[in-house]
Amino acid sequence: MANVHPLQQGLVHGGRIRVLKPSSSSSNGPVVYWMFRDQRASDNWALLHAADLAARSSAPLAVVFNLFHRFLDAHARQLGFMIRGLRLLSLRLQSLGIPFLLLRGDAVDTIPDLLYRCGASYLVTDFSPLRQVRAWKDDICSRVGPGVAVHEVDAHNVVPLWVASQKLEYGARTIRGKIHKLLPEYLVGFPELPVLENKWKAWDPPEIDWDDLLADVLRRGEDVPEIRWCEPGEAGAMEVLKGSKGGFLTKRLKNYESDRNDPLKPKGLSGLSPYLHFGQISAQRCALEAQALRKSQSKSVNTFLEELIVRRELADNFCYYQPHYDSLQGAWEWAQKTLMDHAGDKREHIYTKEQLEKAKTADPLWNAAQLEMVHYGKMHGFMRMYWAKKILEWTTGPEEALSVAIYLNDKYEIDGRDPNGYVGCMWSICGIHDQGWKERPVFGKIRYMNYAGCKRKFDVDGYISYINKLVFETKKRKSEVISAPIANHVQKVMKSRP
Ligand code: FAD
Ligand code: FO1
Repeated sequence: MANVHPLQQGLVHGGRIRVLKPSSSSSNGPVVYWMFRDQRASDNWALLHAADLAARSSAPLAVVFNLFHRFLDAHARQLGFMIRGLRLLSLRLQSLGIPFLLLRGDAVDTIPDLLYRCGASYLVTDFSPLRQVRAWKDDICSRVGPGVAVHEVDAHNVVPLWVASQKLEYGARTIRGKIHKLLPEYLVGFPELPVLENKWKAWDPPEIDWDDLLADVLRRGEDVPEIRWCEPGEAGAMEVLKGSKGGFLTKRLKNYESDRNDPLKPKGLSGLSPYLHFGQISAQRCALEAQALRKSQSKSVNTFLEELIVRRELADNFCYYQPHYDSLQGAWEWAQKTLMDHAGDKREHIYTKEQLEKAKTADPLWNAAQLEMVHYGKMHGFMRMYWAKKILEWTTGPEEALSVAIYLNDKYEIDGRDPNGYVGCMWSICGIHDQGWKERPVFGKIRYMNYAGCKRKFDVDGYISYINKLVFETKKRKSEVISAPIANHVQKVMKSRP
């Protein structure tokens, strides 16, 4: 494991920073922040650390984002949301005097090349537990010159992943105490960004043609179109968190405890997952703002913080310490055994990936959940569990179930391709972070969910007709132009079609 940064007296807690590669010399070449998972200017520990390094060595600072060619097979839905957010971010950074550079291609080539060209002294990057990202960082460290130090900052978790735990945790009950003990040290307010005297002079940051970029990614990923109910960017995220019109903490928190498991009340949930996934809001900011309401709404606040901090950070723990985080091999031995013992059990229905994708099953509740994801882009949290468990029941075995669930989740969910998604599928299908239950066909000892259980919990028919209406409305609106920027890019997309 890389060293934890010893600099306790900096702007950012030393425990948040790891030195992935030290430098062999000291210079005041530019500090480059390779922004990845934490795509925001506010409340961003990685940006704060990069700015702190720059301020202390009187060096310039630049933020760089590398746009991969369809990262993990992302579609227009996810790429459009991300790029619209980045466009707003670039303006915010500009107003702070920090250039924003957009690179396209393979980060293992583009990032070392940029560092070389500008004579950088530091590369600062944020943290993701996903294997591809980690492999890229290893590669980049071996390619950059000896004079460049590489620092990684956990700007996503409230308690830095490597501080919370140094091993694969068994479940929420084993990590909760560790996280809670560290919250007084890490759940603290954010400092101001330091003012930088030395501006970036290496070259003029090239203009980014955002409309062109959008048109390009939207065309290439068009089979999963963008959603329109979720305003991308930091301001949009803060509005959802605590805006005056229907903000979660301002208007909806009081019902979180009672409504969050009712799929007919999607507003019962915070709606923050798209912003958290793309790092357009900091979980720490959400936690600080929620904590301030603890006196008046303690139950809802505690439940929200359990999801936002403990469950979310447990998901990062799993993906970081379990190399097989998205395959049956990543399940505990008891779960692998019970699933394999029952892999050959007779299933009432077997559906192909295509039938599932098109919501062509005999279960109208499952079909509704699938359609909610395909058309709305965010399936209700409660339905996600039922949805994934039914895939286990209806495919030829647990490996296929897992791969179909992850494929669909990542293709359609606006918050897909996230540790929470891999862990959600692994929880539902492979019992990770759960216990063994009474043995039954197909599921073995994996927790079971069925239609009758859902009927007891919420108005199943009401949910199905609510989704039918939602799908109808979404299809109807598909061709409507609802805002000027969207009008522009739709026109561009149309023009560029053969
Ligand atoms: P809220 O209840 O308001 O939660 C606030 C935040 O807490 C969420 O945004 C999320 O960051 C965190 N959180 C909530 N529930 C969980 C959980 N069970 N595990 C970890 N963190 C949690 N979440 C994703 O972000 N991306 C996914 O792709 C994803 N796929 C899932 C697939 C399956 C099969 C399952 C069972 C769960 C999945 N989840 C996923 C977890 C959870 O369902 C969503 O985070 C939640 O529904 C998002 O809506 P919200 O932000 O309005 O939720
Ligand atoms: N991050 C990037 O640095 N470059 C990308 O091109 C990129 C695309 C992308 C597409 C969909 C998506 O869900 C996330 C995407 N991210 C991208 C963000 C980030 O890499 C991920 O959120 C983390 O890897 C999750 O840990």
